[in-house]
Amino acid sequence: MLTFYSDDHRLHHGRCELIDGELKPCFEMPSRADHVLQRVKERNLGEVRGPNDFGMAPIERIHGADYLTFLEGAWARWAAAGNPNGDLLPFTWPARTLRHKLPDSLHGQLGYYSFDGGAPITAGTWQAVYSSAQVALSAQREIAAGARSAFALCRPPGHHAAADLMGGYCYLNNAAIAAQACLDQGALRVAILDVDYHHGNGTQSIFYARNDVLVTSIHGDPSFEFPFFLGYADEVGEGAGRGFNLNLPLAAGSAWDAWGAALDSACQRIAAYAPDVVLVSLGVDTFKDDPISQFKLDSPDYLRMGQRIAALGKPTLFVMEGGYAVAEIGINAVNVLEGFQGA
Ligand code: SP5
Ligand code: ZN
Repeated sequence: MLTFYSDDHRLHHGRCELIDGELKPCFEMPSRADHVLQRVKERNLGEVRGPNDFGMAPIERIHGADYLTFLEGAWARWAAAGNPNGDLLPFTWPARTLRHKLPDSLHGQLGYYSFDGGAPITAGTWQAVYSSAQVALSAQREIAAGARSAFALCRPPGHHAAADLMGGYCYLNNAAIAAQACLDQGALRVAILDVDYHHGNGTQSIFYARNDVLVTSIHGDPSFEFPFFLGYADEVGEGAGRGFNLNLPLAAGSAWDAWGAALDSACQRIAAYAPDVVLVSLGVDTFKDDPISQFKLDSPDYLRMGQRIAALGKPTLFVMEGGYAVAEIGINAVNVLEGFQGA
């Protein structure tokens, strides 16, 4: 299986996030991608290639032009205002009782275009997220050209990013951009299987009213886990998309028995949909030692995960999402890919 990867991910390195009332170094850090890349090489998974540049057009198919302009230009505005020391972080949001009107100020716009304080903008964030999306698109092109599988080693991740919202370490929704590119190049149906520990609220919202992308997700029940405000089992899609969104929230402490059963349910729904392509939002923050998560998957379980996905028998695009047990993230992510290949 080919892996696509760009060193540009390193240009995004946020300083801190608010966890349990303390400012802690960002869990979403550059060494995450380094460990995955190292493991891909150690295991001889296949060739590693840099991305092609498909430009802004495929990104604009998913994200609003005003949001993209903001994201690309925010750091320069911050620097021009003479604030070079800190990362750009939002601190107020248009919640209930407040107006949803785009204000002029940089910090007002930062709140307008985000849903949490977990997505810092740094000097290199735009270049990093742009390249991350190109990595996803480059892997997608392999699938469109007939490959059975490809791995997009994306960083920053993407599944929390909505059409005009960043948050949860995500800015551009790499998986959604790649899914749309599949459709634009002739696929009729794409199934997304989101196995990240957190609900992919961005992906769900982007495709919620559509039936050309089936979104399935297995995640920590939002009644106790981030992102709290989306990801419940009663969210089944709307309009033409009704019946094309499947959420499988699980209890804290869930291990392979419960998780694997949920994967079976998701795979059965995907098989019934008969997609042309399966796109896996591959987060490995379901691992037992993940520092911010509460599932209990162990490293061999990721081999099983890959095997079950392979049994769908579809061209499969893996897009890297979360996973914060940095030392094990490579083993666990590549186990999914090896399980898939060996099946
Ligand atoms: C892509 C991805 O995995 N994003 C995850 C963003 C999660 N941000 C919220 C983290 C809240 C962590 N609370 C953990 C408490 C540990 N004591
Ligand atoms: Zn996650």
